[in-house]
Amino acid sequence: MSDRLVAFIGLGSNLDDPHRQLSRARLSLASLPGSRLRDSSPIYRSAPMGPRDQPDYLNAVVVLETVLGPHELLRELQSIEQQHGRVRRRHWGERTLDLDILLYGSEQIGDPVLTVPHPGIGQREFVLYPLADLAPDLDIPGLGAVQSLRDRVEAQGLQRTDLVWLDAG
Ligand code: A4P
Ligand code: MG
Repeated sequence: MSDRLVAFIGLGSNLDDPHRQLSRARLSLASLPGSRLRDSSPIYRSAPMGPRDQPDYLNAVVVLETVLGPHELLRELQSIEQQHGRVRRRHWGERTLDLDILLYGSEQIGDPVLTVPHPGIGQREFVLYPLADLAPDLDIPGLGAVQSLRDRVEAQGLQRTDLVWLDAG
């Protein structure tokens, strides 16, 4: 379908069995209306950005083809976060599930509820490494190619895991 756009979604969790949280979220994303899961990155383990007194995170990126508009997609992501019993205690603090729209086609959006590309995309190793696994040559509007951005950030203890995506919740 020509009116489908490709969106890259960042997944993060550091509470309540993060492997299961990420896997369930991926299945929920795959069944969003008007959407198809096209690809999933490996799962990475990363040290917490922000407060250090919280568990390590698991992070990954998935690619969706979708007919949903960016704000509709954001609402769907927030509803998946809620369904998964999201707990968020403090800014940049521990959470059961965080879903971010990293990229939405080549659109640049800046309004009170949505900033795309995601503001952290160019600096966060736990975003750039999985993104580069999926789309090294992808151009991030205003920033450049994913691979060259990744080559400029420190891995900071980021580890690619052998965890496989679970297909049942
Ligand atoms: N929002 C604006 N743009 C977007 C977008 N592109 N995608 C707004 C998603 N949401 C977007 O989100 C707050 C608001 O951001 C939403 O209501 C939406 O309208 P939130 O997730 O509830 O906010 P937050 O937790 O206060 O902050 P923030 O800045 O979203 O946190 P981050 O950036 O998501 O970071 N360390 C590691 N290693 N790995 C992680 O994944 N994640 C965080 C949270 C902290 N440390 C981490 C990790
Ligand atoms: Mg977020």
